[in-house]
Amino acid sequence: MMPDELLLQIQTSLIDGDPDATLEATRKALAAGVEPLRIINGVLVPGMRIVGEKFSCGEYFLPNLIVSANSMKLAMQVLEPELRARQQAVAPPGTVVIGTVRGDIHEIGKSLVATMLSANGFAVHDLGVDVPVEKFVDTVRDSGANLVGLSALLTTTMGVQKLVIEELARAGLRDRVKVMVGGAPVSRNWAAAIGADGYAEDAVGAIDLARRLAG
Ligand code: B1M
Repeated sequence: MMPDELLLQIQTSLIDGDPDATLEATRKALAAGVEPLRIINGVLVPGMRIVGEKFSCGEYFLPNLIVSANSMKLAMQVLEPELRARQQAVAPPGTVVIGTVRGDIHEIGKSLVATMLSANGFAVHDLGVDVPVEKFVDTVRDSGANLVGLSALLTTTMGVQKLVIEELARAGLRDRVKVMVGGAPVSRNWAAAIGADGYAEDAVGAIDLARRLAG
């Protein structure tokens, strides 16, 4: 198969949600001499954008998003070593520390946002769920991240998002990071009230927001 056909196959399988086919076509494209950066910037990233648009307009649903994100992740697993070997590391658009806040063990939405951020090139430190306030602060300090993502699914844990922002300020780190918040009970008004830099309703919105905040 010709390289252009393989690239088309990579993008089609990513959009259609067939991770094994994406992986196979990516391997074949590399073997055929296609540059890893061409695969990432030429078909994978635009493919994820198309998936996001299909989700936004109601043509795709959550499972589609998850499977396509998995396709991208699988492809990246074989592309990243090749990039490193060619010293063509892609400068990430930003470094994000993300987690579900203390007292809250809902992980699906947070992980989806983390996966999508990673699939869109961000360096991601996923701290998991029930993350102590200090853990966010320490990881921001140690990683030099420029973005923090705080997920909360319970009305009782939304307040912890505010605590993290206050503790970041107390630690002298608030000017260094943009804070984005999300989760089912969270709203734009809440984000503004607690001094967050942005709110996203879903994973696709979170990518747009992160890109904006990372400048
Ligand atoms: Co829980 N739960 N739950 N639960 N649970 C909700 C959230 C609830 C709305 C259900 C209900 O009553 N209708 C309710 C909260 C009510 C409230 O406070 N407003 C609730 C409750 C009450 C509880 C318990 C207290 C129940 C109990 O024990 N009595 C308990 C709390 C445990 C705890 O956290 N301490 C509890 C437990 C659980 C399970 C463990 C059983 C399970 C979680 C399993 C897991 O994650 N591994 C669970 C589940 C599955 C749900 C529902 C049904 C589904 C959540 C989910 O995964 N949605 C949920 C009902 C609902 O939300 N309709 C519910 C799919 C996911 C993709 O969406 O997480 O919203 P979501 O994420 C979205 C956006 O919100 C956004 O993007 C994501 C992708 O589009 N987003 C961000 C999320 N984080 C973001 C961060 C961003 C940006 C966007 O930037 C950083």
